[in-house]
Amino acid sequence: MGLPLVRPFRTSFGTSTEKVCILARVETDHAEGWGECVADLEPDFSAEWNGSAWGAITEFLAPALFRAGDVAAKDLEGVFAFVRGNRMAKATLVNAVLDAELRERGVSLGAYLGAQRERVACGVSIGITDTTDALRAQVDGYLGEGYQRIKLKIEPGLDVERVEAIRAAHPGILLSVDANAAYTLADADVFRRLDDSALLMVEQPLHFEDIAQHASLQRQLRTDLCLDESIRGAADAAAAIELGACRIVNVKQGRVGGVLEARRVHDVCRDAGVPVWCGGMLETGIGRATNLALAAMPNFTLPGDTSASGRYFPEDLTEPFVLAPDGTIGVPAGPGIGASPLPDRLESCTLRRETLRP
Ligand code: SMG
Ligand code: MG
Repeated sequence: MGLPLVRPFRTSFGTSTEKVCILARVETDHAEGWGECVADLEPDFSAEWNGSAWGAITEFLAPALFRAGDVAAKDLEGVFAFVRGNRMAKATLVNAVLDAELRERGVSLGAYLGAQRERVACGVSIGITDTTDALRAQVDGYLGEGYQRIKLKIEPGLDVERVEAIRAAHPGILLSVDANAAYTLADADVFRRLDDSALLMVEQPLHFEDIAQHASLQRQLRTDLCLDESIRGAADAAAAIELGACRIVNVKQGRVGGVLEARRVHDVCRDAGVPVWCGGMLETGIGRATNLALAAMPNFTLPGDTSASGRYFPEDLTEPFVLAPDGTIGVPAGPGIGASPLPDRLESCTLRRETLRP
């Protein structure tokens, strides 16, 4: 068993009850660095999953890294270019190598990325519940803790009425929905009805690889669409914006190949006047620390899915990240990502370990 979740997290594609992920620890002559892979137990959110990422890292990416010799994180895109896709696997090593570099230099990831704030505004993503009452109770609880934006997972049949119930209970909150690609253009009417709930955005309503049909849907709606799964990097973001497929972008560094490509997504969106926010993949404290640094960049103007450790795990792998009553979490200030696994904690939940050497 990996890290148990505080409660099951149900989306339109399945239910998670535990977190099992790959952590890379790279060792250089002067420092160590950590990278967390955002793949999960099954290839459901994306084509990548823990097994494919483990294989990509151990069979192709790590050997290429060793062959390349003395490389910096910024060179890894080229070193890894012979492997197509597998962005979550690549992100694991890019982030770990960058973390080691920054720890050696004594620079925080936030400072390296040009972070402009010491604390970031946090939202929370709420899974699909059995009943509307249960959903209302969770929303009330998270708002009470201070979360600045509520995102509801939706799926066909559990959408408009649920959203209307939450909107009626909380007329003024920042409220959004995430469909995780569960709908088709034939469902456009669902989204036209949601237009009356003053949502901050509708995230990834259509197919996980689509851009063109999202553009068609966006033309039919007042509410802003946000793309998540469809954005694999800066080129996709540029195409989606150009085609009018979304007006907001969810940046997940793990999905796009690491924090360096995530910064390029940020920059493309900033230049086009499109706000971004930091997505989440139920990360442990390692990925969370990485996300918090990213979320402190200037064009991250909307609260992200960077919730507190306690929203996910009874016990995190690192010192826990805590939400302040104003709905913010501090950006780690230490060198690199500014967080490390607690050794005993890591040991007690490690399922598999492999040491790779040049
Ligand atoms: O880390 O708080 C989190 C999860 C946020 O909803 C969330 N993530 O599509 O944005 C998304 C989902 C993907 C993960 S589902 C296991
Ligand atoms: Mg999403």
